[in-house]
Amino acid sequence: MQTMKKKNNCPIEILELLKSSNTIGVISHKNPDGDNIGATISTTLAIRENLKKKVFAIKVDTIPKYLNFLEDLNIIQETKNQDLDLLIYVDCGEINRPGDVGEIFNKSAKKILNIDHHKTNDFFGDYNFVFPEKSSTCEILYELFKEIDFKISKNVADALLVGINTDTNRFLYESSTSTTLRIAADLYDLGANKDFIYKKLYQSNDLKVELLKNKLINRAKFYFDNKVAIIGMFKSDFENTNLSMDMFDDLVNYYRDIEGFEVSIIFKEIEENLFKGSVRSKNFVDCSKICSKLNGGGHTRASGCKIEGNFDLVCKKIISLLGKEYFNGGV
Ligand SMILES: [Mn+2]
Repeated sequence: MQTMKKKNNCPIEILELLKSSNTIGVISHKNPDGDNIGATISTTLAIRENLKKKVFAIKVDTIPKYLNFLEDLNIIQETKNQDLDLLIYVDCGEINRPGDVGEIFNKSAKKILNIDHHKTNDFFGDYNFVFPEKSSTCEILYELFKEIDFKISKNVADALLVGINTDTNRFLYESSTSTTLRIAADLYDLGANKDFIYKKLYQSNDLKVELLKNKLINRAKFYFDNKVAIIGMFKSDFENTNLSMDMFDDLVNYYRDIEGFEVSIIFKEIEENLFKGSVRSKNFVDCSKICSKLNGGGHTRASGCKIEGNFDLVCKKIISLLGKEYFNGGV
């Protein structure tokens, strides 16, 4: 077995790497969220603004509608295969997270820099800057930019704040520390437009989405004496609507936030007999441990997985794992 060197590079080494690279790509995972989009935008802008380099933000997937308000979103573009000196992965626990597009670029890039906070990260870069205890990749980026004396513009501050705020669920998760809050305070001082951002993220809900959410919530299945809830989302729920499944990502928190529940899960039907799961926990279940056994991974309190089979079988698979690991085998 190949032994991985789980060692981070220091900020100065990363600065030297950036300086010695002329063409740079920034890439992140599919199924984008606030943190990876914030990280992609802030990394791209910060390097452009501070080092005047050619930097491409590489689009690998459709960006969810709730992030459309970000004024720098259009810098993330479908990019033709470039001869990159450096490819920077942000917010990717594994090298394959950007999918096919990522594969094209990482084959041709001369070097890879891996900046991330996933527990499952295996230090796949030639250079690594990985801190699993950090709330978000955007928090790590803020500290990196500070260390290497990058100026943080208002636009970079906006993107970083979106990432930190969404990945901590508004500073609620255990991963949100006093440092996280100090960084958010610095971002406010740097001009981040917090009121605009928070209204766009949390007070711009779509009525049609909310009504369908209610239907899905009512359909949930419960296990282990109402400690675990599973919601299924099927292609048929979206027929004749202009809604998409990514508009329902926060629904996974619903049952976790109810007294007595430890785990809540959403399974999205991506194709026949293939479901993508989001798993959340509150106190003691390590979601990344469960999901790493189901073609996925992530964080202690929030992870993702992919399971084959019909909905009943998919539920059975995860419930039997949860039962074995945490709920004394019973259902
Ligand atoms: Mn993240």
